[in-house]
Amino acid sequence: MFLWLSKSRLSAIGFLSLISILAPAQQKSDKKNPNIVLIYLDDLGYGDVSAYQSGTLRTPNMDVLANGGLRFTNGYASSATCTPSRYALLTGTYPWRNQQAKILPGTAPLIIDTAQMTLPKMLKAQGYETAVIGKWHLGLGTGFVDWNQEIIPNPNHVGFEFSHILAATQDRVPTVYIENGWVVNLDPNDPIQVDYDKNFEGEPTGLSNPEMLTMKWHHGHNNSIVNGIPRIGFMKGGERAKWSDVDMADHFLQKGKAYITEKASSEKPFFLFFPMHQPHVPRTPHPRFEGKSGMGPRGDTLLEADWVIGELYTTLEIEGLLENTLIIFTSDNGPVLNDGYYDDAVEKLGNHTPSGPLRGGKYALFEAGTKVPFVVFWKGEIQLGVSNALVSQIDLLSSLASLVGSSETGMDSENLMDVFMGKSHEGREAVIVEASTKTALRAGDWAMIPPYTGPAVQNQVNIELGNSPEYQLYNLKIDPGQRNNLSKSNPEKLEEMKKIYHLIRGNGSTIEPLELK
Ligand code: NG6
Ligand code: CA
Repeated sequence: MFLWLSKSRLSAIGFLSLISILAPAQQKSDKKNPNIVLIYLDDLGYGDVSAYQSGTLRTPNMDVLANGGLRFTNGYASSATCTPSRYALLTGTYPWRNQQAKILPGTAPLIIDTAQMTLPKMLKAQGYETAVIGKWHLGLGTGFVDWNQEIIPNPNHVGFEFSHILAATQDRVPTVYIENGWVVNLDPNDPIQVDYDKNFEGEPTGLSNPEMLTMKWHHGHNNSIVNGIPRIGFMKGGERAKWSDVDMADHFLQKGKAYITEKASSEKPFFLFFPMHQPHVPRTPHPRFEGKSGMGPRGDTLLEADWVIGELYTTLEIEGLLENTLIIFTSDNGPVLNDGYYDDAVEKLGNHTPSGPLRGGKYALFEAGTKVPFVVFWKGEIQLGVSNALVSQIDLLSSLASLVGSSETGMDSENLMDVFMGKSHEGREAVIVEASTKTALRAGDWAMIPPYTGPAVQNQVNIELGNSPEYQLYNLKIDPGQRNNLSKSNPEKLEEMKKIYHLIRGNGSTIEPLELK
């Protein structure tokens, strides 16, 4: 029962405090408030995890969590892209309620209101220590950021006591780490300037200096060059502070491990949000993972990510925290192969199926855009197995609140803690998913996509988006790949779905579904 007590903590406490720890009231609250580690991958597809039994890539460490925990087959990210999903995850609010919740440039202001309830704030109020280590992509500052000063507000102003992040994405400038609002390792004599509209005079770009590139751009990604990789956005200066892409996984892992080890001896439980950068572009596995998947850099970064997850798991185990730590493992949106660089993701894919049996991928209203691997692990506490219950990442705020004794709720967040623990299989009745401000409905076994203008396929990434002039209605139970549109043959169901859709979207959205017919 007290396995979670680290050796250092045991030795640090005296006999009297040991007695008080053993008192029933304390026992109860200790058990009720486990540490929480939220591992959030970037563009990991439903079929990318081998426990999901559809792709050919092997992910042994992700499988340890999936097979030793509860694996959801109907677990959704709120959006088919990064920023909106993260916004919903941390606030329990649908991203289509906030017009700013779209893919952000590295210079965007923080889109979470500092007065808003968030997952880390809620946990902090319940006595948790809180940290984010990894990819942020929710904006920083209030509009104009001076990267050479303290950047305010930052993640620490929305509930994280410690933050060590990359501002936006690995393919966007500034390519530096930021800790608690300060660029790490910045030389004051070499200040950083960032601009998303125009280049700084004399600075090379992917367009003007192709001879400097070690990775070639396919679409977009032809602005400033950092470590031979052309990025989105222009950056000047900050040479000493620039990250090493191939060392990024080790860098964040080392920070994550250090945090866990440090907090193992704290009396407070901790919440570690660990948003990883893999397998998002540019895919830059450490050389020790190069060529290991046979699928090119995308597969190699997935093996790297899998290894990182194993290392985190082992750290928790060594610290004696495994039995008192709830681990959630999921992805911000579905998979994409060519997302802007020539990196063999398409050419070397082989028989692997990142979307599994689902249609579409990142950016899509079809299932693969938002249905992602979703695993909850808590050794000795959780009901092991597979759950087909409908759950969304948006539900984590209310659910974890109920777990830790808080009455906070996110605007759209449902308390599904029993479902996340495997005690119940009654998930949500319905959820709205989003892709580039367009929305679709998932309810029961059914998916409904309203008519939208726009291309059926996003040609550059070669993904079917779900746009169609017709209503689309699919029975996912018999047609998970969304091939058979039943909107004409089952008008009653379509009407029922439309009603639910309008009921949820109602007037609460700041973005009118303008393209909706
Ligand atoms: C797109 C980028 C893509 C990726 C995405 C954000 C281009 C052409 N494409 O605009 O490469 O960075 O934004 O991905 O620039 S996400 O997972 O963070 O949402
Ligand atoms: Ca993403």
